[in-house]
Amino acid sequence: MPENSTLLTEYGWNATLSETFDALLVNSPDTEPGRVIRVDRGQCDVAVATGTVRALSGSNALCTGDWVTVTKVTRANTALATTGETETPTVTSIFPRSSSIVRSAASGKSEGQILAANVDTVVITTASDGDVDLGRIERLLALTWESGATPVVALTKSDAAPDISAVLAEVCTVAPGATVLAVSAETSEGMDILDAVLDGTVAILGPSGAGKSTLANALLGDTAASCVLETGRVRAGDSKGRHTTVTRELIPFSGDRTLIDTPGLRGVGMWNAGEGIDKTFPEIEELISACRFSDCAHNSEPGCAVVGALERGDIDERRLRSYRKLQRENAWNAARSDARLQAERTREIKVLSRRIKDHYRGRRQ
Ligand SMILES: Nc1nc2c(ncn2[C@@H]2O[C@H](COP(=O)(O)OP(=O)(O)O)[C@@H](O)[C@H]2O)c(=O)[nH]1
Ligand SMILES: [Mg+2]
Ligand SMILES: [Zn+2]
Repeated sequence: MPENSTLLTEYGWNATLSETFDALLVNSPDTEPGRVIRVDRGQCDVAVATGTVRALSGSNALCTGDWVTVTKVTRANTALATTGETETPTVTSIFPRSSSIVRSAASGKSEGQILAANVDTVVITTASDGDVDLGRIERLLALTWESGATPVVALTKSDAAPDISAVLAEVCTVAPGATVLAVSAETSEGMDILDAVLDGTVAILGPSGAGKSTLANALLGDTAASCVLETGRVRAGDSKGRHTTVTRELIPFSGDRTLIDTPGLRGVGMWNAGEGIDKTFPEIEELISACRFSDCAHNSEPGCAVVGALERGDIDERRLRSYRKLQRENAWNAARSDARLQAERTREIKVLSRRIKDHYRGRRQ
């Protein structure tokens, strides 16, 4: 454990992480642990024991929330006329992630996109003053359960909801096992309860305009300079108009916790989220295990517990549709990635065999 670890403790440094660092057997005084606060192209801000450093990401695919080692790498200084060397902080390794929030990459890559790492609690936000999209809540629940973090569903702007108890009741039916709360950053309703259930590293997810940044600012309270995060509030006479969050940044707040506000997520595709989907729809999962055939497709097979329950009205048809949709998407993305990986491999083999052929041809000449 580094001597001056106060700052790192604010970012969540603990005995377990200290052991991980020791296990890495870093024998260099120039290497220290830190936590990634934000990531830009090829560079990142890392909190270390003595402050924040700007570091090169090295060859690592980093994301906000990662615990890493940073080493000062000496480079020849070619940019300046004077000869010399500069020491550039560089990320040299990533600690194993305790959780990672992954969605399917928007552009056709054969990998999922990691939104944040080492997250303990995910706040799934939905504005309660308009139409509530239950399918999107289920989608974010699946993503969160799969990540290993604990979901909390926050129905924001409760002060502006026409009938908040109806919204609460409806959302509770789609979030079994998760805490569902009505909150208002405006009147502070429910904010103390939300604050009490948040643990460790907290990520706030939800669509643009859900009130994520406003909620984050309310949670950060006095611990940060007033209004660290830009919100969408349109101030009178403010010609700049609306502000929207564009980066994911880790900010410490009371109780050695950290908070990640996120830009509104447009699409959240399922990525390797089979278990997360099962956990989101436990009532359907339970029925499936009772079907007569283990490969039951739940269409018209005899002894299908799902169809039976649907006919009796024991399960909600919308829930079943939503479950099927996420399952299909998850399977489709898995197949797509398999095909893509296969294509990447075939391409590599072709390049290699051409090189071998050229090599032999060269020898014959
Ligand atoms: N009435 C009300 N409006 C809110 C509340 N929280 C946020 N808003 C408004 O909702 C809009 C979007 O807020 P913002 O935090 O930027 O949403 P984000 O895009 O999810 O980060 C802004 O106009 C906020 O002023 C709330 O608790 N009550
Ligand atoms: Mg925002
Ligand atoms: Zn069945």
